[in-house]
Amino acid sequence: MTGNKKLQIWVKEWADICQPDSIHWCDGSDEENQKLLDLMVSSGAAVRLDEKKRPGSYYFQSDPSDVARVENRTFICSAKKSDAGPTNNWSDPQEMKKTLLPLYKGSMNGRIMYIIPFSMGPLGSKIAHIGIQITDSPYVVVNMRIMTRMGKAVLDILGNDDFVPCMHSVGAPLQPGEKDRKWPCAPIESKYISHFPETNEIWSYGSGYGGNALLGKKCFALRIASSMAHREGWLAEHMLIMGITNPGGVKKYFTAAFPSACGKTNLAMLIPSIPGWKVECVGDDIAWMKFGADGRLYAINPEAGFFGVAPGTSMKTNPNALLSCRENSIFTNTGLTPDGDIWWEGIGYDIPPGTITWTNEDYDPASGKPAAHPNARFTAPAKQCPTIDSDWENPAGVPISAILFGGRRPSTLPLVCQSFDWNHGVFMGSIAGSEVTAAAIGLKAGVRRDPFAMLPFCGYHMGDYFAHWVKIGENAPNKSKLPKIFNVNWFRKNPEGKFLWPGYGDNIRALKWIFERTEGADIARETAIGYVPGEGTIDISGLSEAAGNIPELLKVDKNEWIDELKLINDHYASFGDRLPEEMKEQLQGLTSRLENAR
Ligand code: TSX
Ligand code: MN
Repeated sequence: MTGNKKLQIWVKEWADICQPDSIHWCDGSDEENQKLLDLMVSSGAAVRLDEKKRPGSYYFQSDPSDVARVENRTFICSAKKSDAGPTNNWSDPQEMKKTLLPLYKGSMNGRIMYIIPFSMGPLGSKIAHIGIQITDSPYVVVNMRIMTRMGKAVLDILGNDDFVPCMHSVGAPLQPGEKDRKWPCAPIESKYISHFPETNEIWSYGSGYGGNALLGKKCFALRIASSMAHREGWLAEHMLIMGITNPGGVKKYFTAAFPSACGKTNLAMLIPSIPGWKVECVGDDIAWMKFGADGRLYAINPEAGFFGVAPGTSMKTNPNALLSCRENSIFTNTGLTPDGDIWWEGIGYDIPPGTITWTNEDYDPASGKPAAHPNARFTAPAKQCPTIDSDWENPAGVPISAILFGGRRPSTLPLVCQSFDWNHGVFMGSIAGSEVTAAAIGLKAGVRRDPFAMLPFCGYHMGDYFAHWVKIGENAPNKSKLPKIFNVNWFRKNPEGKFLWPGYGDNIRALKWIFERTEGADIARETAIGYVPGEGTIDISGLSEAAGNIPELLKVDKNEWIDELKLINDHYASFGDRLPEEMKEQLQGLTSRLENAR
């Protein structure tokens, strides 16, 4: 247990409300983990995968209503509505608690209340923070054990210090004698993913799924942490962290933010196509960054695992991800093969006959229904990644040389573009987004803005968030040591709709240009939107077809950008008077540079 008074009182309060049958303090041991997994196998909640094919791994099927994050049930509860901003659902904190307390009342009847002490970041790191999650889901416990540093060692480090209290219940109490469901959860209208950034609290109710229930990840490491970082002067970002080593052995670290479905995990685990270059992975989803004593910006990965989208992951698209989940992993909503392995669409080989779908039916190609849910996930320990960086658990973090933004843009944005300075880079982040199809946004196809890829994850007003980024640049201990900021676009198409860039391992060619720019190489051409690669400065050695596309990939089309200006203006209008002056100046600057361009 613990001598921490706040923790003791907090657990007692919630036990009195939720009325579990018993309380279990998680120690994080192998024995505890195995007991929970065995329990779930015998209850029918989990399937143990074949010990030869997938050692130490387990398979779960969720309730069909509980397959993804629920953004319309996600709330930022601040005293003032304006502090949540236009991109968040808001509720008054007291009102939200009044709504939720009756739901939590008796919600753990017939269940065990688990207490999970966890650290986001290496144990004892100055950049790390400790949270305690209460949950009634053993599935959550075994996932949190992979995704965070979890267990008794965390309580020892916590001592009497403060922690982020993370409250979770699946919201499915059991009557005496009632048989549990395979995946207990509450109906969609009573799911609540609530954040109280002013008191650093999380109250999650009704869902057992990933981002709704593994509270260390999106809820703590992004929404609550972004608001802590805003108050305290650091950065909590939706970014991968990668190490890049050139053939001369010089190593640099980059972070990168992309909206969903841009292949962030694939980039984090990239295998370069140019000989002599090496990419290593520090993290694939979240970066916490602070200035170090030397004035550089240092990043840690607060997580200890990958919670990755399975469909589309193959030995072709991302061998390192597949190798990461070769053992000791959890699979949720994939297909299940008759020989006790998993399968998903895009895994790179045909579906074995007799495979069961994520809805527990026999797979039938004629039905048109996939074997794996499109949001099916693997949970895998980061240390199992073949290219995990040797410094991925360095408590001091890794020094960042470049920050990348990007999205899926079939036109307008070049393959790579460097900002003129910090604030221009903040501007690039603030207008990031992906083109989506008509169906996804209701009206016509267009760009869905996802500033800094933080749209669903910023715990406060997005305008204030932009201002925070500006302030980080202003207050930097040494402005010359700030990371350089870039925009990348792997998804530009020709007029016939064909991708101009091969992507994947060939992205190293853009990363190499960025690497050289961070060393001040004179390889850039100045345009109205920033510095783009000068002629012949993208390494095309060994690149066949796409080499001829380079001019089109690097083109900055004045007319496309004049159309883009209108879209940026509309986007910016949504932030009202909280849009920082510096960003208005950036937009004005871009407008006049385009007017003056030929
Ligand atoms: O992850 C991707 N990356 C980053 C890789 C490090 N994807 C997949 C996106 C969905 C998750 C990409 N898709 C990338 C990319 O760079 N590029 C593309 C588009 C693309 C797809 C196929 C081909 C070329 C480009 N070519 C052939 O299929 C032959
Ligand atoms: Mn993410």
